[in-house]
Amino acid sequence: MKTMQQIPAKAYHSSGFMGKYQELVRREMIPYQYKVLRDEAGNAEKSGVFANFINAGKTLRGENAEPFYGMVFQDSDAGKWLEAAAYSLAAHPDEQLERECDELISLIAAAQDEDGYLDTRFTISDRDKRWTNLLEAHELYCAGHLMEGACAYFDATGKREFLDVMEKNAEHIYRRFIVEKAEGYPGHPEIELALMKMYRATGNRHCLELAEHFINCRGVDPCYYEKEKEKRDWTVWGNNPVDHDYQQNGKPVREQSDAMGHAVRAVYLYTGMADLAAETGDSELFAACRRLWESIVNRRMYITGGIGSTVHGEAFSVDYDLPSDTAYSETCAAIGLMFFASRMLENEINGEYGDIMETAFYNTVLAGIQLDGKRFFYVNPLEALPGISGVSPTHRHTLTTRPGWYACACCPPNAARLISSIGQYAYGEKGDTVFCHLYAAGDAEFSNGIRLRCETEYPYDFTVNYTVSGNGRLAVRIPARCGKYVIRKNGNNISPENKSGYVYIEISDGDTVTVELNDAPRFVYASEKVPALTGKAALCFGPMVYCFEGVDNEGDVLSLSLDTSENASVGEYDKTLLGGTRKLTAKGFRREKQSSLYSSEAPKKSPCELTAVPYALWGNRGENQMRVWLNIG
Ligand code: FUB
Ligand code: ZN
Repeated sequence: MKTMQQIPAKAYHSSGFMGKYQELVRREMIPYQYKVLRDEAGNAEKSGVFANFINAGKTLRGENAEPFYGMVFQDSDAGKWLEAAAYSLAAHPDEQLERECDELISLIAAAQDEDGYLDTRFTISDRDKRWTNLLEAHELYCAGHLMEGACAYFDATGKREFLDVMEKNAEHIYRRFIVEKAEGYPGHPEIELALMKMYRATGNRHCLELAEHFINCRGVDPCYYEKEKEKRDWTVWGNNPVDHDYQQNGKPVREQSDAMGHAVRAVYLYTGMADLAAETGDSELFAACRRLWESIVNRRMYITGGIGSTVHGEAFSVDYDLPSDTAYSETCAAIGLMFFASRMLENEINGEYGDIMETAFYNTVLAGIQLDGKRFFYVNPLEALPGISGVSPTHRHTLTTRPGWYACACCPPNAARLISSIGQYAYGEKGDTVFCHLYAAGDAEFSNGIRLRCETEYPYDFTVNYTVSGNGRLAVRIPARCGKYVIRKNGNNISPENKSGYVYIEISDGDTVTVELNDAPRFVYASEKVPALTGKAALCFGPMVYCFEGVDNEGDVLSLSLDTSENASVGEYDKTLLGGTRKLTAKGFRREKQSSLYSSEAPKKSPCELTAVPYALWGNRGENQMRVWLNIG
């Protein structure tokens, strides 16, 4: 029995901070990404996504076609872009965008084989290789992303074509893995969570059965990929099928406890598991999700909500191994962590899930996007130093400025779809209770008839006003970091009980509810178990982690240290700074420059004022040093 369910993306109309980002997606990111996918974006890395669907269609019609272009999972970018566009259309009807979507959907439909198979990589050529390399070939991953796009587009427009195509594809996969009992499970989990959406959108129980099958059979035969490899004479990247931890298949998922392996794959898998557990009331599966959740958030997550700390395999490392300068912390992984958190909330109302969801969102996800919406970080280090980052062999993956696109372009359209559907993560409902997991300015409508208007300048101010229409209960998450808070109903202070991080308030038509959080700048210290952070502190304000950039600190952050005995202070909201933000200033020290590499003279240091800006906004003012954690004293 679900504790709560997400509201549809279209039930939220944003304003304030969320509105600003949703507008950026609508006005800049979606049109820009459309051009990229059509290979019309000038200098950006070539995509080939549209061309691949056109060429797959031609191949099926027996016409001459160009070869497939790009990564084996290139089709997934179409699914994510369509998903982002669909959410945007739901809130802002736009004939041109809808025409563009319909055109792409027709190309996708024309690229589907008669039997329902859909994947341009193995339709344009290598037909005989279909389904022979689940480990690397991403057929189920691409199908999953296209399914998610189809569900969102159906929800936004009521048009069925895309959903029908993907239901036919789901039936094809069902025949193969359930009816014909083909062995194996997804190399890159994703389809599990997508099938849950397909089940809800179509009511087709085969989708639920298939999701359940892929989750339940994973790791039952840990050697499946080895056996698969024996049977084929080709490979995509030469991936090692023996690394079971990396593939999250060393044990059945119900027996897993440590978040391991490729970080995006892991959190997509856990999202599917948590979704299934909530749908079917499977407490054993939920217990596994909870253990995996704790492994991530208590031992393997950056302060920014970033996960996957090593570039080697884009993967989780071991407990407490959280280096700042070589962090991988892929944007998609933080998005996946938000997905996981949102599905955990469907099993258990616990403020911890919302706390992590907002940490990942306000820090790593937003850091993935340049303020103009046209450049993106894939990797999100917590320290970037021009000359070393992006240059040294150990730091080649940590760039100091955002590129316009990537050969492996999973992150940019993922950020677009997440932001354009942020209402789903911010609000939920169960019976007559409406849940506010994130403080998201705007209007939210619930199927129980309640409507909420939320007015707030969060995350830069911590007063949140709700105006209610309808009757029921309002459940608002109180972040664990806020020791003190005030709640007022119709102007009068009230003291509702805080149950697992949520306060529950009876509401009637016309009520106003105000939540005032006590949020001041604060220093955060890492556990002594994190070797990279010994003796360091970070500066945070509300849900945002701040960072020190050279441009605000005389061009050099390496000689700075923090005086954490003095409170940091917060500047006025400055709408001209980084698209609108508040700076923090802290007391600290700057050590004098040293002329030689080593010296036996202790460095002199003098007191100074340090300036910090939100980590989400770093790298928007050219090449620049950046550090989140500074030494204390
Ligand atoms: O494999 C598909 C996507 O590409 C993954 O989710 C990302 O981590 C990147 O490897
Ligand atoms: Zn990515």
